[in-house]
Amino acid sequence: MSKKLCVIGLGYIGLPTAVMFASHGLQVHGMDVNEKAVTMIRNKQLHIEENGLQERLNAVIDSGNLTVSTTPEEADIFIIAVPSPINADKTANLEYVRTATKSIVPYVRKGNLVILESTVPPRTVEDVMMPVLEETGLVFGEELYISHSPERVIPGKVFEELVNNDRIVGGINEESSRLTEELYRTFVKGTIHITDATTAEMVKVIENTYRDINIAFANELAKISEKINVNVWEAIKLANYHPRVNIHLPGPGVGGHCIAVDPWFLVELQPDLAKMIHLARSTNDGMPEHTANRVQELLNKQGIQKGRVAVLGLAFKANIDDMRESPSMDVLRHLESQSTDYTAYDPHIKENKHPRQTQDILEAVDHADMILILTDHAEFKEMDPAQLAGKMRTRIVFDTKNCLNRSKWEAAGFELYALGDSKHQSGIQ
Ligand code: SAJ
Repeated sequence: MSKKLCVIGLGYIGLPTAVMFASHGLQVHGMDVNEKAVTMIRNKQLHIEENGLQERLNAVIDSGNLTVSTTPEEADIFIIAVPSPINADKTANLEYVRTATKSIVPYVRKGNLVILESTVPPRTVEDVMMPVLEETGLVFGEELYISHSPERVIPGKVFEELVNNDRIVGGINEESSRLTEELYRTFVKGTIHITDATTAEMVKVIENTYRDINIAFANELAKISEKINVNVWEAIKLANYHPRVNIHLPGPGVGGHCIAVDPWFLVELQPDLAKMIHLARSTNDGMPEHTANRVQELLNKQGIQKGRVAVLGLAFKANIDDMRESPSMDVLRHLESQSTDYTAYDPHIKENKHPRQTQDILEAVDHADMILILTDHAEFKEMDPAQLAGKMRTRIVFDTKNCLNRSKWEAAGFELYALGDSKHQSGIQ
């Protein structure tokens, strides 16, 4: 395909997508309002962490297939991949989508295709984007094609999932869908499913809502298990051997810019109907406080009143550098309000983003009474407890991700507790 592409938004989704098309021979122009990010990308530096991105970026900048700047350029196809966060009151913030759409209006020509990849509340293409695109004066579906094709890739595995996942394409008419399908066929090996724009919006939002509700169920089971001498991790694992059961895993909360956000879109649209969705959100949002309370309980059990905790893991999930909506931040806030002293450490967050963060794990555990695991980074699973033990004042470890090897840590003299586990001896009885 020899079409020119303009990608608006060079973040976690837009940059890998722009790079992917460019490495398949398309001429791609990427634009972002963040000047610093644009300069970095132009110099082949990454402002985000993603497996395989660096090599691919080097190649497409060198080949000239990817250019970047802070303004859009004329193109055949525009892809919008900007954030769609929620406001403090949990309503959708569609300002970035609106502004990005406005920014391309002067560049859009007859015959162009505009694709929205950002996750949005159902009806956004019709009610928010189309009124803005009316300013082009082009006839929708005949002179200007529009569709929604939500990104559905998981951070850390973006390049693998861009290629292999099925893709949803929802055009405002058949021709919009056909042109969009043709574009993504450039690299998508999964099936491309065609629907309308509003259904495509709904599909994306309900995928993440399904996960949120499932995780809330797991978190509720964890809290129940803490009272009845059950290890929830074992119980869920055994239940999942059933061919029709797929229970997710508990944890210190749900983070990221997707699962903790998208369900609110449905709550906002239909507050009286979205009851279970709302309750699941509240359950998951309550987990950081539950975690901090457990920390207190465990310290008090040892007679420690003003404990010092080494908090390991600030990213919202394993092996990434993304701290957006990370439940760890909430856990820290609750520890602070309980006057618990702590130092935080995360091998993936290379600049200190929190005043009590350190880049040195030995400093984090120095004179600590507890190691609190909030993210299951590979580095944490491989830690040598014997090396850390010598630095600590009290050898307690509280694992909210069930990622540590119990016998290894107990052999080094630690009392190991896990979220949702009151079965093991050192668990709460
Ligand atoms: N989590 C749990 N228990 C689990 C699974 C996850 O507590 O069993 C927590 C994680 O620790 C993390 C949060 O949930 O804090 C979200 O992590 P995630 O890996 O489930 O999801 P995201 O937000 O990184 O990516 C999701 C994906 N959606 C689905 O799997 C349905 C991804 O495919 C989407 O592209 C992305 O949202 C998005 O952009 O919407």
